[in-house]
Amino acid sequence: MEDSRIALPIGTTLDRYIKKKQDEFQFATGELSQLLRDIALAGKVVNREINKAGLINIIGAIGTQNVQGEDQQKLDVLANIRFTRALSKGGEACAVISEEDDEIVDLNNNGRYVIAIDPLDGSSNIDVNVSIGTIFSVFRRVTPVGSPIQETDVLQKGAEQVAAGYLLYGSSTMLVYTTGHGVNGFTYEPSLGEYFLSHPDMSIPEDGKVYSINEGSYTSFPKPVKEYIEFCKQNNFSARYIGSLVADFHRNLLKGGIYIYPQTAKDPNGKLRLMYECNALAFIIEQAGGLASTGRQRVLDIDPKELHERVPFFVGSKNMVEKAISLFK
Ligand code: AHM
Ligand code: MG
Repeated sequence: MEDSRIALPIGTTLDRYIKKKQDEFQFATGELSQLLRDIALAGKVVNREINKAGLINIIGAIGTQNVQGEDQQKLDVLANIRFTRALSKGGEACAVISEEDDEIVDLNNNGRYVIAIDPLDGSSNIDVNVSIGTIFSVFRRVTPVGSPIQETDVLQKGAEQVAAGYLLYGSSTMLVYTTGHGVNGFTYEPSLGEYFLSHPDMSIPEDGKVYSINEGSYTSFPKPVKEYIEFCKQNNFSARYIGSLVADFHRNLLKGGIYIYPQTAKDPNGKLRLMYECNALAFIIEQAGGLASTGRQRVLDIDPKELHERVPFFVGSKNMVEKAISLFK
């Protein structure tokens, strides 16, 4: 899947990797490369904050300010500030939409790119020391550079993404991303402050034996989803559900499996947000040889109507997602 022109060795630093890949494209301006570097850098800062999450309450208990004199913030709010600040300093992004902001955040009318981001996903796991993640999508704006940002710049189909990725803050921290030429994973080495290529040209097994779904909501699942779960049980598949989308997705990407967040009584369109949760992972999974669907439609083909739109989400190994889709017919 990876562009065959340059295969870089394991251990290549992220900076070097981005630079080499940029050199492959004759007319590349370097702006997308800089954007990826900005996101990677903000990821390091967020990683540092997350690693001392357990201490934040202790420090917070003796005062509402941290050592830098800033007010204590919840980690998801803090992550939003870190990423937005990094993108605004870089100047390549004209706007950001985020799970943490109701409206589009205008950054720089001269920027070419729109970013959709979930700065810290897996909110229920933040306070309990379980893996969480950041998810991002990058689009090229459609209106002329220099003009004010419009909703049409933001509400683009997932198929228009020029890059997408996630950071996983787990037993080690990883950045996994694609620019549409395969998927590559980089592991962060905190003592050196560098990301190194650890998972080149990632591909998901066509089949898997793991299904990830919150079965607590089983009674309100649509019939095809109940049937699919039955199918998994009949075949002795394993149930694995962390409740952090990035962590569940990452495990299934490496080992094979399917993640499902379907329609439920509580969330009639599913819980996950198209623009900054599903699109990015759909782009990555397709680049890795898997599939992403709502059960009835390819995720990357959905024409978004709202910034915070929700969709049912089936993502993972090709044969598993195809089987689930077949039950909707
Ligand atoms: P969040 O954006 O509020 O963190 O919600 C998204 C998360 C996903 O990471 C996870 O897969 C899912 O919600 C878990 O939801 P539930 O607790 O309903 O199973
Ligand atoms: Mg989220």
